[in-house]
Amino acid sequence: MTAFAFEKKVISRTYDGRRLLCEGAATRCTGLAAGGMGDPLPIDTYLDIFYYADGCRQLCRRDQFGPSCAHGHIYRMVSEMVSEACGKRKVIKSEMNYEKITKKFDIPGELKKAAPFGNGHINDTVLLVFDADGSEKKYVLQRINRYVFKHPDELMANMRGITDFLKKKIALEGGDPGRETLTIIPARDGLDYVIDEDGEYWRVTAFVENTVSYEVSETPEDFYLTGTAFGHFQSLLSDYPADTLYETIPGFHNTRARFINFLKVVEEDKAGRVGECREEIEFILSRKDLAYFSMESYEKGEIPLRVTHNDTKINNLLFDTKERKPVCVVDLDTVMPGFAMTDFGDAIRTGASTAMEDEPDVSKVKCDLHLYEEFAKGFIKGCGDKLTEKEIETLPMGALGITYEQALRFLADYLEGDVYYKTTYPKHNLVRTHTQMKLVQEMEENADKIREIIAKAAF
Ligand code: GN1
Ligand code: MG
Repeated sequence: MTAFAFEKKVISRTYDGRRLLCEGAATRCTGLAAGGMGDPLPIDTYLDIFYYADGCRQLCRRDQFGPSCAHGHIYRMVSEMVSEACGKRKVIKSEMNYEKITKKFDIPGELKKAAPFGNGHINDTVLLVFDADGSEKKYVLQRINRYVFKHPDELMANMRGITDFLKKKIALEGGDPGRETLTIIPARDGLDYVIDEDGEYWRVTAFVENTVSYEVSETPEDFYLTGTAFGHFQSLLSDYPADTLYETIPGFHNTRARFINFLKVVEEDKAGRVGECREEIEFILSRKDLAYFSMESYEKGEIPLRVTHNDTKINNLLFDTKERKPVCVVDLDTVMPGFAMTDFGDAIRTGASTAMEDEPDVSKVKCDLHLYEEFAKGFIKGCGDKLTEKEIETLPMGALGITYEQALRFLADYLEGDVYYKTTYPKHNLVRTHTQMKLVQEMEENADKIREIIAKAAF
C-alpha cells in the first residue's frame, strides 16, 4: 500500500460527526509520495493521516516551511483538507491557479511560481515568484480570513496607515523603509486588496529578501534582540493617531470579555466536549483574577492605552539571515489600541517557552527565566522612555495574563468544535491548551523571581 492510498471506507468515516472529504487530497498525496517522498507508509485510518501530517510538520521545521519543503507541503495540504472537511471555510487548493488573482495586482513581470508559505493559524499565505526582465522578485499573497476578520477593508485601511507612517519614521531614523516594514502592493484599480468572485479578500506585500523567522528562540541573544524589536515597534507607533484605527477584532485582548464569553461556550457545549475537559475548564475558572487584571488596571487609570501589535509571537519578526539581526515586524492585522504588557507578554509566552505551542509532551514545556530576562531587557530598552513605572511593574502580569488568555482561547475553540484556529489533528487545540496551562503554572511558581528580573531589567 502506498502512502495515503487508503480505501474509500476510511474516507467516509466521520470526524466529530462531519464527513471527511479526503479523496482529492489522498490522490494528491499519493502523487507526492511517488514523486520522491520516500518509502510508502501503511496508512490505515484517517487518524494516521493527521499524525503523519504532524510528523511532516516536525520534519519541516528546520526548513521554516519553505516552499520547496515536501514535508511542509503535505502538512499544509492535510490541514487545508481538514479545514474544508470540517466545513470551516473554503480552502486554497494547493493546485490553485494564482495567475488570475495576481494579474489584478500591480506587479511587474510574469508569475513563475506560487506555493503555500508560512505557519500562520489564521490567513492563507502563498509565496509568489515573478520574473521581471530576467530578474527574480518575490511577493507574499494572502487571503484574509473572513471568519476571523469581519471587515477586511478596514483591516487594510489600518495596514496602509501604519505602514505609511512607519516608513516615514524609519527613513527619519536613517533605516531602510523598504525592508524594515511591510510594503503593500496595490491592486491595479488602486485599492489595497482584490475581492474575488467568491467574495474572498486578497492582498499582496513585497517579500523581504534574506530573512527568516523562528518558531522558538535559538539563543538568548536572539530573544534579547526580539525584545528590542518589539519594544521599538511600539515606540515608533507611540504618536500614531490611535483614533483613526479600526478595531479589526473587537475586544481582541480584553481577557475579561473573553472570560465572560468562555462561560457561555461551556454552557452551550456545542461540540459535546465539556465532559472530557473538566480539569482544563476548572483551571480557567479558578483563575478569574488573571482575566480581570488588565482591564481593571486600565479602568483604574493605572495603565494607558497604546497602539500595540497584539500578536508579538516570535515568528512574527523577520531576522536577517546573514547578520541574525531583527529586520521587520510582520503580521499587522491586529495593530490596534492595546496594552504594552500584552505585547511584552505574548512574546514571552512564545519565546521564553522551551517548546513549541503544540508540544504534546508538557514535561518539555518550561518558562526559561534566562530567556525571560533577556527579552525583558531588550523590550524595555526598545520602548525607550515610553513606558511608565506602573507599566513596567505590570509586565509580569502581562505575560501571565496573555498566556492564560491563550489557554482560554484554545480551549474555547476546542469546545466550540475547532472553528477558529487551523488544526491538523482532532485534539490539536486541546494539546495547545495544555502547553499554555503549563506555562501559566511555571510563571505562577516563579512569580518572585520574575518580579526581580523585571526590577533588574528596568533600573
Ligand atoms: C493566531 O496566525 P497567527 O499564528 O499569527 C492568533 C493570535 C494567537 C496565535 C496563537 C488574529 O496568530 O492571536 O496568539 O494564533 N491571531 C488571531 O498561536 O487570532
Ligand atoms: Mg497573526
